[in-house]
Amino acid sequence: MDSGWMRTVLVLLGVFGSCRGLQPDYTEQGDPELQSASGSSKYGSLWPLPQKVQISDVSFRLSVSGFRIRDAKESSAGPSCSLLQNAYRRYYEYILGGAGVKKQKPGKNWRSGPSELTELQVWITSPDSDCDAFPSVTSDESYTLLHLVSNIGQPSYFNHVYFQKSINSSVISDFPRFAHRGILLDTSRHFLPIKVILANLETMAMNKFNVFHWHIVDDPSFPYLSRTFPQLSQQGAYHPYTHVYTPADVKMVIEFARLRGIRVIPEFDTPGHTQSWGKGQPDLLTPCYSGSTPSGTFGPVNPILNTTYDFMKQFFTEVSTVFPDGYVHLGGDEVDFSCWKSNPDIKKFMDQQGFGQDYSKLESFYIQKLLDIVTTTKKGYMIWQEVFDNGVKLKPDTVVHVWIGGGSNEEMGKVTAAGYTTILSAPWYLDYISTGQDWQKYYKVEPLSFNGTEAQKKLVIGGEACLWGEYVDATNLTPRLWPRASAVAERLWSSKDVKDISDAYNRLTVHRCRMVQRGIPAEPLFYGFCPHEYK
Ligand code: CP6
Repeated sequence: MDSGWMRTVLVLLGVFGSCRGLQPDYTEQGDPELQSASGSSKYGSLWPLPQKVQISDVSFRLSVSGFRIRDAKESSAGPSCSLLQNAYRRYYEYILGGAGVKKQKPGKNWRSGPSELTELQVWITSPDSDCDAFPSVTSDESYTLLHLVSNIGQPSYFNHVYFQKSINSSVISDFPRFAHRGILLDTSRHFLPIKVILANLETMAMNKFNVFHWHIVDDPSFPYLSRTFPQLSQQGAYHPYTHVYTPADVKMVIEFARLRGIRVIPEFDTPGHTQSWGKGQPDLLTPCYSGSTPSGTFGPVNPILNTTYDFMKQFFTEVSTVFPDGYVHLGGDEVDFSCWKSNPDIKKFMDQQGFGQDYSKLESFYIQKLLDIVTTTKKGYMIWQEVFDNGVKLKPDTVVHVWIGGGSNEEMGKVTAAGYTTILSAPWYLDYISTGQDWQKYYKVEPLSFNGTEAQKKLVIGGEACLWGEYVDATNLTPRLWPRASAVAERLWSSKDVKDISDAYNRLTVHRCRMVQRGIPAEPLFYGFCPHEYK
């Protein structure tokens, strides 16, 4: 249960109706006698695999009328914690509601009475104030699932209708390997309706992702509706009313994410990838020249005008109040110098500054000023790796986002050697598709395989799966992303030695069916069918 990001102990309370199966018979991880049979894992459909799992043969049944989720009496969070009450409602629905569950009266095999699962107690051990807070990179996401058994109280199985499903008794103690486990969605190449974003957040929670990296604007369109500069979306969105994210929309996304322990980090990528900004903000972009005359086209943000920095100050001040997360992503990737090179005013400025022909110095000049501006808004920042490569002076808490190269990434070594925290995306570009099971390629990535000291490895706080939007809109986003991103989820959550690909295949197949059953059209891994199809 992802009860947000608060440290949680979950206690499942069972009542026995007979002596059968009274002794828990735990099987520790790695028991050779319980190697997964072909087609099923001893871990069932657990995904991502918890750090420590003991599953026993003792099974329990849920009764329709009997089962409750409630606050444990020791819990630091009570009925006033709406985040939790909200989670109870969702999970009650997952467990007991929905289609595909058949009711069944106790059969003759249960004459002595099945063991009945009566309640799930939720015991929050972190402060109650977390209920209204936003998740952060330091949130404690650990939880323990305990299973208590009592024989006080009479099982009322004769009056009950039981679910066909049973639950095996288990003990889980779990925490994430990496603190930053993200998905990047791009809402500029194609506008994504709010309900698509929310459905994706729900699926992220099912996979224990905790960062929504919202690449909200880019060259093709500017759907972010700014209160301070409404002309940016009026002129720069694909449509000024239907293809924009209003302040209320953004709020809804942030709250929906918060309730699921997910951070929302917006990216406002500059100075490149900004064509759409220029439509509503005259003079923001650099005019390109053809010979001695302006060609009518525009390049990156114009770094030599004071008005540029006045605009950025106002814009990022707004952003800092709209998005509550401690970080904003400032982009800084793929700056094309050709337009700057063509412009005589830029040339003059380069000479004055002594930059010579080195346009990366001009780029760094701009970024440095931008970082200083954003620092005044009390936010931390993330940036794409080029900003680091160009030698820009970064705050010590800057997160450098590595996107170039492969899995065992030299860049990770360089960034961490310089003492910066980093996240990895280079091997996880999920917009690239090919035939076959490419999830295995994502799964096999080991983020800490670069050469470096233990101290360096501690600076790797996680990674993100990126779904760039050139070929993705509301029609194909979900099946393209899921369950392929689930492979990244397990790599970032589970222990380093969870790498048995056939066990992963078996669990992921069932996990994918669970997503489908919950209404998420996740694509199949391979041929076969889902259990719910014939229920
Ligand atoms: N958009 C932005 C993109 C990409 C980047 N930034 C990108 C570049 C190359 C590949 C995939 C995506 N589409 N703003 C780079 C971080 Cl292969």
